[in-house]
Amino acid sequence: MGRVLEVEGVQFVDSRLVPIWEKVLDGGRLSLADGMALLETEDFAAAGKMASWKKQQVSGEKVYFVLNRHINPTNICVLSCKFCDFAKKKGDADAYEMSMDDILSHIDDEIREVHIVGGHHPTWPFEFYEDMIKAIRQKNPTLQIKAFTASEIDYFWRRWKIPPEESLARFKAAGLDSMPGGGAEVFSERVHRLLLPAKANGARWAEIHKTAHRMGIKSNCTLLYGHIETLEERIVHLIKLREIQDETGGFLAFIPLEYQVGHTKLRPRHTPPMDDLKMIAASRLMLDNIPYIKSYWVMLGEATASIGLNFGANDMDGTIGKERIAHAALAASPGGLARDRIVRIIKEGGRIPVERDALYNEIKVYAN
Ligand code: V47
Repeated sequence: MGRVLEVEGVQFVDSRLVPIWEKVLDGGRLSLADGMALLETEDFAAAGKMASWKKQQVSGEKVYFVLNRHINPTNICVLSCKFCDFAKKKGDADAYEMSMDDILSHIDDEIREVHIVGGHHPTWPFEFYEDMIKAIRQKNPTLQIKAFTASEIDYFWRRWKIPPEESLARFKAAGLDSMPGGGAEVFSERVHRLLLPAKANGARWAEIHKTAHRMGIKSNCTLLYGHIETLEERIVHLIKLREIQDETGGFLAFIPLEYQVGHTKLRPRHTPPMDDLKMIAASRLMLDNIPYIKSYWVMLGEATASIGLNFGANDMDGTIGKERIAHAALAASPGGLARDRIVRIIKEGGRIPVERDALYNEIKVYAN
């Protein structure tokens, strides 16, 4: 770091970022080294400016959110991923299983999207999941249903020998609209071996999302960061997602998920906000082909999530209702947010709130 350089409206104290900016302005693709520089730099203001510029090209001042509800039907899970506080074993004091009536009680006419992700239950038959989608669809025919991570789809194969093509086709026929991005964690084989050896690996996660995309099912993608992964493993993960998107165009949004330290304590402290913001900026700049980057208030907290809107994010996720995965890991954010509060957070970030549906059709622009 030395003197300040100004190039095309951005001031740089870290001159390593200047060639990255030139590439971004030219519409060029960032490399692994560029991504590393964005995560390593202390010039986070310049990283934010560049990412904001890029976001501006995609969606102007608009920041999207959805009236949604998260439903986690059970926390009983055959897996024991080392970062997860949510998963419990049958018989544990805090293990739970929702009945179909419980699940349906979360569906009303207020919401536009339901997000369903749960534990990999040892005995629930596939038909229970299929019936869940059908019953939700019947209760609210226009609600968009975003359900089941690639890891769950893989588990239906392992447990019930239903291949992804079949489970996805059956879910689609029952009313599924799109898939959430969870379960990707970090594609690195090293991290996979150490933290989640029994879960679908990166290649399988990618294969299932590509299958969904081919079947016309859009999906999201994620990265779980801030535990034992290296900065290089984060960027390699983003490049892999970019390659999948080049092939299929099926990803709507990317969500950088900040590891919640909770009781698993893979690290003593959670990621500092400055590093969260650089992660959002690097995601926006590396993922030049994914339109929406979420500033996920549940894991970042409302204040950092709001600042994330100046670091390239253009989506706040939604109102959520009662989130359980991050909150099992002691996330400090509230369980859900009211629509007015999300609108206010977006306005505080200096942007225009836009209510959307699960597929990013605009419902309402909150112009002033
Ligand atoms: O895959 C588990 C993560 C994910 C922890 O697609 C943890 O719109 C942080 O994928 N700290 C599920 N994360 C959540 C998810 C998601 C959330 C919001 C929106 C969307 C979307 C997807 O939660 C899991 C795992 O990576 N997780 N434990 C933890 N301690």
